[in-house]
Amino acid sequence: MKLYFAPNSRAVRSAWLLYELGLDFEIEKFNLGDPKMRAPEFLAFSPNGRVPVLIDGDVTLFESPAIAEYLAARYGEGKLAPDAASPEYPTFLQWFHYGEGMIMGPVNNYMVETFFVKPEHRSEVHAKRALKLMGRMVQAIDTHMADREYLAGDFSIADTITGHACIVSERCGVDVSDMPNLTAYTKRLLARPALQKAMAL
Ligand SMILES: N[C@@H](CCC(=O)N[C@@H](CS)C(=O)NCC(=O)O)C(=O)O
Repeated sequence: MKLYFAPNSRAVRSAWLLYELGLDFEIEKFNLGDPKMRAPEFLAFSPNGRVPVLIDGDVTLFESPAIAEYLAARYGEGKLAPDAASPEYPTFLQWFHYGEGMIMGPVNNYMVETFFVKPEHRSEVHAKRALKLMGRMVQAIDTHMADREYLAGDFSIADTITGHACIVSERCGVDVSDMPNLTAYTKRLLARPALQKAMAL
């Protein structure tokens, strides 16, 4: 298996999950903004030149949530994603999709305004607005996490996707001082050796 990876990107989610599953994989490492991510060889796997991309035999997959579902279904042996018949399943589905659907939009806008565009094209107003919206999105997680350790029952791919989006939001600088359940949750995730390994790549 091969993972196209960049530090401090959504590819951390895929490496984290691969380590949680104890799967062997090789890494092709980029840095965000690397022109090699626009080379035709890479665009053939990832039409927008984005990471992560997973190659598993003759399977090529981009989109970190799709990679997570694929790895859990093929290699999870019933762990890391509740069965459709389980009472946790609807909750799992909702929070699995929440990270990419609701949190990463404002994260993307914030990153564009503070990192991706040239300083002269950045807008402080848009950056602040994105940070405020990110704060609202993670507030819902703080409320949800009041009486639980993980997003849906046991640790699952909802945590590697949406939990990772929470960690990224905190790192962007969202004010989480009044979100004790969220901060306890991200601290719990950051204590997992598999995530520590993925973040050190
Ligand atoms: N929805 C996609 C988003 C992929 C994405 O935007 N990846 C970013 C890093 S987090 C990227 O590769 N950016 C490089 C670029 O835009 O050049 C996923 O979840 O995999």
